[in-house]
Amino acid sequence: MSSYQPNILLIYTGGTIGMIKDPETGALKAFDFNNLLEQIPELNLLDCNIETVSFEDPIDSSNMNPEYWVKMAEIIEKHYDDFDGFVVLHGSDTMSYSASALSFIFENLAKPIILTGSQLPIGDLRTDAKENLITSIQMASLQKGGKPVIKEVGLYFEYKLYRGNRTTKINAEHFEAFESLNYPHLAESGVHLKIEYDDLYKPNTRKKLVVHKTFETNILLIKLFPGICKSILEPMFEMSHIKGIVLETYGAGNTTSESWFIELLKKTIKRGVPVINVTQCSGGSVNMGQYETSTQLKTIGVISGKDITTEAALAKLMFLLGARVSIKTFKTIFETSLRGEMT
Ligand code: ASN
Repeated sequence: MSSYQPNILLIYTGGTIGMIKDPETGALKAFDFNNLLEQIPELNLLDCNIETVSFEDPIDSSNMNPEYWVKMAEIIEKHYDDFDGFVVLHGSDTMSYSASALSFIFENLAKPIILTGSQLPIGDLRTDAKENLITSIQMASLQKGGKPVIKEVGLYFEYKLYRGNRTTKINAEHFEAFESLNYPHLAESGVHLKIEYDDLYKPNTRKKLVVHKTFETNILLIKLFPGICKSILEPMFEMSHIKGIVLETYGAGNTTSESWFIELLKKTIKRGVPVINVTQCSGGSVNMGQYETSTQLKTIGVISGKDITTEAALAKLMFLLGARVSIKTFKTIFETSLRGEMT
């Protein structure tokens, strides 16, 4: 057994995991992080040193936004050299968005950042919080040859570790609340921790960590539906301050081929506003040109999100616009996998 005990920083941002029931209203609300640690004496049994930091005012993750992403990132950046791994306790509702955003924030990440949370509060008799928290810490502590095994932003929930930017919340009630439909899980917790070494992200560890903190939020997410009409869509696309659009299309990236729609996209792209095509399906990939209904999209310069999740597409769009990537190179860069978010 090695004598080195990895140092893990536990960051509490909020979410059900640390909530209690308001006795008057019965609604769940965030409570003091110190109480959370009192609830889990098992943490003292782990083979690592744990230090904790908490948001002063923990949030329900429905209130998550890029300012909070940067706040999380700055906590990690400040402590990056002093810790071997980071575990972020986060509400499950927007955990996939935050995991995606953090993956873009940290370029050349060489340590684990594991997001986790729970469906039931830590004090609940049937809680899923303890297993999620304890195993996340174990995953973040894994070392091989004196180096962390996981060198990416992961999301751990209900016995599985996923690549964070590949996940989606798929269930509001089941303990198995997340799925990664286009990429295999990275590890599984059973009697043993089974790590899928071949699927882990392999960053260039010789490069220095770069922390990107600017996100452009003047963007739109449009989900297509049969009956979507020009009078509603046109004013939104023509807003002068719009900087980018994610289009959730049908199947393999198909849209209506009505001329008003194609013309509207064409005009928008000509104005220098990137339009990203992602599929509404939970799994599979956009493949423009496979059907006639997507051939025109390819011709007018719509960007393919390939098999990216909507959550990761939004984070990537905000990140690349924030980084002021030029319009000329935007399509090529978006269509390139930067952190393993697309195949
Ligand atoms: N509303 C909660 C949150 O996202 C849900 C949860 O954590 N399970 O903060």
